[in-house]
Amino acid sequence: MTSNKKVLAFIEETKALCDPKEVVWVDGSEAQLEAFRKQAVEEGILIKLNQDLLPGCYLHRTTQNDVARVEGRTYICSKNKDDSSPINNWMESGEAYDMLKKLFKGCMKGRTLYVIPYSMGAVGSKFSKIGIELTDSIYVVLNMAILSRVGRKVLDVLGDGDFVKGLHSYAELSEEKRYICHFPEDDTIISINSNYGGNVLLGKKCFALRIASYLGKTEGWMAEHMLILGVEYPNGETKYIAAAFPSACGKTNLAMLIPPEVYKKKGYKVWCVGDDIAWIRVGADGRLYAVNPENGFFGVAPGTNEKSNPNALHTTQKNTIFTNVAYNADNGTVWWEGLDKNPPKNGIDWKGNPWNGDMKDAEGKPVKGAHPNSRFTAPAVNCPCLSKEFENPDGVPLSAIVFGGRRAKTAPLVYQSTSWNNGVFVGSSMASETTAAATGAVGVVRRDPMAMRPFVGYNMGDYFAHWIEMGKKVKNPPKIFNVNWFRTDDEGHFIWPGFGDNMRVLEWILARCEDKVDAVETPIGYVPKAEDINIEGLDGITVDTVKGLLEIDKNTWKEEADGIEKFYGELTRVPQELKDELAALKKRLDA
Ligand code: GTP
Ligand code: SPV
Ligand code: MN
Repeated sequence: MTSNKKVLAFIEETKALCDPKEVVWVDGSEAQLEAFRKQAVEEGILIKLNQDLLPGCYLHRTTQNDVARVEGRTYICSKNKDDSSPINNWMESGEAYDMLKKLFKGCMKGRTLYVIPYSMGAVGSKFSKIGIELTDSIYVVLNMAILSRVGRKVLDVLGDGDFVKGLHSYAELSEEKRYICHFPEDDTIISINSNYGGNVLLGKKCFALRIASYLGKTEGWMAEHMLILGVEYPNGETKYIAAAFPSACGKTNLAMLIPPEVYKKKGYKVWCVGDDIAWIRVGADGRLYAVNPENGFFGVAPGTNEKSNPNALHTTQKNTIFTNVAYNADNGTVWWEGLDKNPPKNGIDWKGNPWNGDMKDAEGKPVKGAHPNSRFTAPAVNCPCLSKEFENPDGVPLSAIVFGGRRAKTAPLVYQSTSWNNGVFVGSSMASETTAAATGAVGVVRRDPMAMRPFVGYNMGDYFAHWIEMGKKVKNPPKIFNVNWFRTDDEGHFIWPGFGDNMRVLEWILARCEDKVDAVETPIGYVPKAEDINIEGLDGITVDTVKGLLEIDKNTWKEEADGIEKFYGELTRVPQELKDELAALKKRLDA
């Protein structure tokens, strides 16, 4: 399908190393993809769901030790250690290649090697980037075909050009020998012994964030873990916002939000451009423009329902692959916790065991039907609120950048930074409670700068410096905000209703961008006047509730500032501008 010598050499090398029985090129045609699906069903990799109720939909179950990104086994490999981050795993490139070569030796014996040419971004657009993923996993092929643009058309555009090399084998699915390695200096990704999501769909986190963040640093653009949405006003004007929240902290939900009734009646609409990744460049007019390099959504299933996120739910009703959700054997559909109150009576849980909603484990806790990090892989075109700018290769102009995380206390519902550099400081010092999207403890507060802690492909201090540099390049930078939908009361319940009602906060954010609303100055930035958050039509939320949500406790924030200082101390190359911001924050808190 190509005469690109570098592609052919990459395949030859891989054949010699991994010893597959055959090589199959993914051409991107529906006929070939359908044949792959059929084969995957025959091999027991996919379960075909009820085609009347869920046309084109399938279920996949992973092995039980392979259910999330493995940050502990994810590496940035470079010549010098300080070109990665002290808070990420590093391996010297040469050592990593040697180690991986041993693991890949003969690992595809008797298997097919699939060649996936894929484009991140619209095929042929000047901002898009091409990758070639070689994999022995048909599950990877079928997911990549939803999440990115794949096939012959990509090779046509590639011509003799360069591409990001990705090599993946699920090998033995061994946890001890699982490695996700990135070589930003060589445009290379190598992943072995997993077959799950971000570990193996190499176009997504590995390329579009880790490798791309490095490319962005060298080429003067940004790759960020951000959703992109457009708010359409009753007058037809649309303003765009990009928002970075850590994994499983609400990006997909915010990206697809349906405004509350009071907003809908006035004519407000929200459009989804992207739900996970944004590539951001400086436009000719001196503003920042964002594109979503993906072509589909790899979204968290649990909690998705007709009320919380109807757009996501509708997006998954056709041509979708579900991973690790529960199966309803009575009607051939799927179920997950938080879908509805009717779990299957005759179900099979994500582990493949008979299951119904009433089962309890030895400790008396309910047995979950779906894994907390179970996911849907769904085409973007299915999304009822997909923006008409989705394919626009120039992207959409950003009015605001929003950071946010899960904080039971500390962070208010929303605040605005006082300048670009102060906004970079806010992003750099973000913290959030960990979630099931990565293996390890859940609910532990950790620093997750710009929601990129697991995804920066180079030194974190240099990454902060790049943000500061980008601010100098834009005449008209977006305003930077921080939000927290997750403050809890004394019983641990979320106070803010969240989901569609987050529109009320977006309205304030955009009003601030246009100088249409006042704010209160606090030591951490500008906070809304409680009465400026529209609570019309909200049950049980009063102006006093909002006041509480916006409260900033000086003592808690002094501790927070100490935490930030400690975190900066763990990093190298933190820019002086950010240290100055921290010092200024401390001074304001002491005043
Ligand atoms: P990744 O795909 O891992 O990057 O996650 P994400 O950031 O897209 O998170 P997602 O929107 O899938 O939400 C993750 C979880 O947070 C789900 O269980 C949601 O129900 C929950 N969630 C999302 N938005 C809100 C909100 O506004 N309030 C509350 N309380 N929960 C929310
Ligand atoms: C995330 O963890 O941020 C995800 C899922 O979006 S994964 O693709 O597995 O990284
Ligand atoms: Mn994500």
